[in-house]
Amino acid sequence: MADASALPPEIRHDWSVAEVEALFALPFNDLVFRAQTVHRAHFPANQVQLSTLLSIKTGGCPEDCAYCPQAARYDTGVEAQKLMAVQTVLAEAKRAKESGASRYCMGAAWREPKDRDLDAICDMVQGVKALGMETCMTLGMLTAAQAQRLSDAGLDYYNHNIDTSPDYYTQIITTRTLQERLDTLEHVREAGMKVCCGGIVGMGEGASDRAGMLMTLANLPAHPESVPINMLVQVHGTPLDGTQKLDPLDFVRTIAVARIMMPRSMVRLSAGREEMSDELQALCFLAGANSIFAGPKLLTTPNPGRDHDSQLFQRLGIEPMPLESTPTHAHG
Ligand code: SAM
Ligand code: DTB
Ligand code: SF4
Repeated sequence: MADASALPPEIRHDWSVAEVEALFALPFNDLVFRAQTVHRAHFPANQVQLSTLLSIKTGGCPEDCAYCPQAARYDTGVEAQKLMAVQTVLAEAKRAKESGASRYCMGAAWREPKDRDLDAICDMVQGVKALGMETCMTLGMLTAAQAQRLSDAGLDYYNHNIDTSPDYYTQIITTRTLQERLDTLEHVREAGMKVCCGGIVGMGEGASDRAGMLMTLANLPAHPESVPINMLVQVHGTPLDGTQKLDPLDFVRTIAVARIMMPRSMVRLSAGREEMSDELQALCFLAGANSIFAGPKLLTTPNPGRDHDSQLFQRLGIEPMPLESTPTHAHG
């Protein structure tokens, strides 16, 4: 990482809990104004980047993440499938490109990839890149050698979320530790890939957990280039189904604090948009969110259709961010 003294003062990795909680406690208008000011200093004010998601290996996952419809141990109605064929993935990616996506994100319901799966995975990366899109994969934990193989194949981003605060973590996942996740993130960085790392809110956590999650992300040795903030999608059969819903304004606050703490990162208004009003999404963009998943499906759950999103963009005067203006160095 670069010498800290050479970084602009707002790129910080030394946030304290008290400072982050103070941001959350600001009057709403002050918080959103500050976040929008930071946003404008680093990004075009009216551009939002579009990513498209594809589940390349669905369901049957051995982990116990309490929010997840793909965990084999919960009866959610998601049918387990094998890894998709490379040609099928590339045909889907071509369609996404034609609909304006600049990044293609492929997700697998694995604890970790097996080495024998990596040949097909690398072919997918190379094929999607050849279509002219950025590539992102989320495959679970990686060893250093696996991260290097993916990087050598040309993978641009690796998504691996911390999901929640260190304090709340064991309420949500017991089959892998937060430290194991941090180790994977380190392998991704060392292999030279960009990091996509965020979490989920609305899982019954407290305000201090939302602060703790963002503090963990911002105090990583380098800020993730991409920070997905997911609103829990409650899925029948998962332990978190029926959790008390988060006040939508607290969701906006989470986006705003993420924007202030990680000024050069893309903050993605990620899962949960299907249940959000257009007005709530507009507030999220005002608070500094500048990336979304586009297309009618996330991995297994619904997402707003492209027509709805393009109407919303039109009403807000927002343009899809062209590939060439997505940042290359968020972490400074
Ligand atoms: N299995 C891999 C892993 O866990 O790293 C990759 C796929 S996993 C589905 C990717 C992320 O999706 C999770 O870390 C979580 O943040 C998010 N996610 C999964 N189910 C969700 C839900 N019901 N609501 C919101 N976000 C969810
Ligand atoms: C992320 O943070 N959110 C995306 C992506 N990374 C892989 C996944 C959201 C999944 C929502 C539940 C589902 O559709 O299965
Ligand atoms: Fe498996 Fe990932 Fe779902 Fe956890 S979040 S159960 S690791 S697919």
